[in-house]
Amino acid sequence: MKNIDSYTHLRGESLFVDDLIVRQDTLYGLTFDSPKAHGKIISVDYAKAEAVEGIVKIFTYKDVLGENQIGGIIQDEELWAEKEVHFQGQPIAFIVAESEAIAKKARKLIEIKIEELPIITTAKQAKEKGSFINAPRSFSLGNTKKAFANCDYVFEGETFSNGQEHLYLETQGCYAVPLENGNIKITSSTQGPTQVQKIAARVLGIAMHKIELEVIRLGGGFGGKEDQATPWAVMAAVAVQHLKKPVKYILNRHDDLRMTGKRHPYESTFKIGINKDLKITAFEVEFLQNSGASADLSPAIAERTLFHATNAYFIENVLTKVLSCKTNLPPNTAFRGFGGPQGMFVVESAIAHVAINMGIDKRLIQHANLLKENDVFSYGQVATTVEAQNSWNTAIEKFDFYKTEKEIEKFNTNNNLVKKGISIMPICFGISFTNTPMNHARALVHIYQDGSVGISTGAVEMGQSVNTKMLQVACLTLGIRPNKVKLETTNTTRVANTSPTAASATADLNGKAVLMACNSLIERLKVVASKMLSVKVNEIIIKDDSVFINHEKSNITWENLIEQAMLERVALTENAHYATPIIHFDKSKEKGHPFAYHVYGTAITQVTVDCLRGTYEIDKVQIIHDFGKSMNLGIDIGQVEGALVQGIGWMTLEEIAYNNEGRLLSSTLSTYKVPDVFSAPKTIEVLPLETPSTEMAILKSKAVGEPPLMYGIGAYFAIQQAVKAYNKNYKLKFHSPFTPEKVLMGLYEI
Ligand code: MTE
Ligand code: LUZ
Ligand code: MOS
Repeated sequence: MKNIDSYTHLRGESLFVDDLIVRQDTLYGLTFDSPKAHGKIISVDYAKAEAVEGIVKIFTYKDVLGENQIGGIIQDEELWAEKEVHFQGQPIAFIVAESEAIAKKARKLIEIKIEELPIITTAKQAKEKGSFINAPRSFSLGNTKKAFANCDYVFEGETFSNGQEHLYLETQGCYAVPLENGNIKITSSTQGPTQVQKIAARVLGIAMHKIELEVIRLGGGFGGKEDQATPWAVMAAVAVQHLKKPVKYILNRHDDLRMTGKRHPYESTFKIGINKDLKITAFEVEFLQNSGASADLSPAIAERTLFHATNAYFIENVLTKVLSCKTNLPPNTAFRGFGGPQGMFVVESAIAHVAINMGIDKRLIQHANLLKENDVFSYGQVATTVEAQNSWNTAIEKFDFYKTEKEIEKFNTNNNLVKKGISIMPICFGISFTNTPMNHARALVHIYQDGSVGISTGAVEMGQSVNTKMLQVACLTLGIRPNKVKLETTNTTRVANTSPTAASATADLNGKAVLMACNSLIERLKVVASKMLSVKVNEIIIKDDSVFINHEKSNITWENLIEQAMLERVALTENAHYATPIIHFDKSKEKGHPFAYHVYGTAITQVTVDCLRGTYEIDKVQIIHDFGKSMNLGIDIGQVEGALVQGIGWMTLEEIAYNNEGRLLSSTLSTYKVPDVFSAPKTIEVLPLETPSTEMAILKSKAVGEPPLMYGIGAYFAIQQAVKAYNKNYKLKFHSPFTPEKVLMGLYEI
């Protein structure tokens, strides 16, 4: 089935927040944010700004009737700064005016005095100063100390991976409208409608039921709207509470880039022990996460880094530790992979470091340590239905790896100024929110009396096509055609207490709820049909818009059946709740079974480096991916391709830069390079792996949203190999992104 949004997307008819027709009395918001990264607010003078014609009111923390607090996991983040500022771009006030242009004009007239305090911009500086978000976390398996003492080789090294801007096409935004009795309806571009509702209620000092959150769809989120769509919606809601007029606030790109957090940069140190037979026996890492000025989702992201610190490998003795370092940058946040990619980059770097020092091929070490059935992860979960070796071997075979490797060797012997490189990147990603209580979802299904169906879930459509998948589940379960089913917007009055659309688990969680609701309806309808046809209930099958008796089509259509159900006063609405079974995790022991299942795959990446310029091209990425039994291969391959290119961008091009004053230097698209069609691989091949899959996945179709991003890590190591092929003196560095500047330095390093 095609993505059900493709028709309206292509025609420009799909609706986003900014497309809503606004009420005539709508006002417009704009944030006044801190020009300094750290300091005490001495004074803010709004007089000149307030005097601008068309300014309605400038809101500050003084206007908050509830709590001036938007922190989720840890309550350490003010909506509007009160006495101190902690990053450049931190909201201080909210200007509400008759137009955006007027608000902009007024913003320039606000005068602020700040007494500056010392600024921390890197995780290392934060660690030295003891500046942390929370207590460190640590996972351990076996005994690394003993293992290091007993193994043939021990190596140590350090790595850095930079942040990444989400660059969703649709910037953050919302539209808040007053209803009667102090109720407020907020339409927001958020991945977490319930989170926005909850925080808005807290800040406004009113009950959650007074706030209705509506999400039409997102023009991309990628994690950037899991937590960070909240402040803007809450600001607009505060303004509505006071002014009793609608307030619209869509961030312009420049404000969005400056004020929102990104993927976390990580600085890490590793120690790895290996035997002559290439078995890695011990692995220790200390991850320094640059969390930014407040917690946001950092503790959960740090945790996922630990979960994925050994990627698709089994290592008997592991000791990992993560420190969430508090710095004077915008709070960093969820980004596709949620700390997992940062973890995997370190273990891949460690293996590359070992390989070069032992003088053997990296892939031999990778292969010798791939996970097998019943291996145990450092967090205690036993690996079952493991596809690490299967996907690796299939990739080697299907893509004729050895032949390609030989060709590349030959190419490199015959060419002096152009070198090629190749890498293999296996992935293993756990599916479920690592925080067990978040793994639940609901669906509300209405069958209308004409036989058409409307479905609401907690899932937010953000381009990943979750709505199409929900529709497929409903059609399959109800036995009707897609044109009878409509996916409704995501709204907290229809489906409440939702977890955010995140962790790649949305289709699983909400899909299972849709399945359960539709099954209940079908049970009831079968009874109606059996009476209509005077046969036993278990002889009834509903499919192809008709009622069948043991595969024999009757003359009763779906519409006839619904009409009769109405006459018999049978409920045609069903609500279902799904909570992932089996999973659990004990944080006091750091052990458990946190994931419903894992997703596996292997990517082979080929690159060509221009050794005069330092530029490179990604020639080809070939992927064997574990989709389980994909319910929609078109959509799923789209997710793999998109995530891959996003991962390659993170690893090779996208260079977030802050100066020592905490100012974002890469604040425009002329200074922040994202992958375009030219930097994307010239060829991408994605083949599904044949697997038995798991019942924990919706229709056995495994989650696909985040895992393939980590294939992009392969590009780093393929480029590294090409650089090394040109310059034998190049000392391997693990400092991403591997920009052309760094490649050039590497090529001519002595
Ligand atoms: N695909 C598109 N087109 N746009 C997005 O914003 N977000 C990604 C992924 N794929 C995203 C996307 C992220 S970060 C996640 S967690 C998943 O989609 C969320 O959706 P799912 O749980 O339905 O896979
Ligand atoms: N969000 C979250 C996530 O809150 N918990 C998670 O485990 C997670 N994993 C991936 C992406 N977002
Ligand atoms: Mo995705 S980082 O879970 O929004």
